[in-house]
Amino acid sequence: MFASVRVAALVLLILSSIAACRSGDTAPDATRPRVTVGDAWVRATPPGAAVAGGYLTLTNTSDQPLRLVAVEAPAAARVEIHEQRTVDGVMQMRPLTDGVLLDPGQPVSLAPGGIHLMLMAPPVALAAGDEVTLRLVFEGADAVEIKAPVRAVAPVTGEAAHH
Ligand SMILES: [Cu+2]
Repeated sequence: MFASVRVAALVLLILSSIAACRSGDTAPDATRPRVTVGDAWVRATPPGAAVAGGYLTLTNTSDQPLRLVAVEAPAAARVEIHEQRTVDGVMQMRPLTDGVLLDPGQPVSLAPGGIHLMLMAPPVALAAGDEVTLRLVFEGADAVEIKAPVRAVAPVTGEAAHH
């Protein structure tokens, strides 16, 4: 009798977990995207500009830490992940060779004045209204391809001086 009660309880547990997988937002699901990307944009460049800044917000929707490790864009010779900081009053820009750590549930903004994408040597000037395809490569999640609009936004003071 105890055995059959246990079996019944187990069946109930399985059934309810199946239901949770189908309807729940928090249930693990291998097919669900593990990273959401928002607010993506790329700064418009004058003709011949050596670089263009790219910005977006990444949210790790999985329950494991992930890492943005690389970005690819047909609109640039290559893309680097940079961090801009002010050290002793001097603005500095350095590549983040380890990428960007994304803790579960914590949105990380790549924004002017902080961590950003640097589209190096765009072969064609990026004009406001264009769209740039960015392929985001993660450690721990599948790559995500997005289209980022190009916007004409004045740089943060000093930002352009370092390129
Ligand atoms: Cu930069």
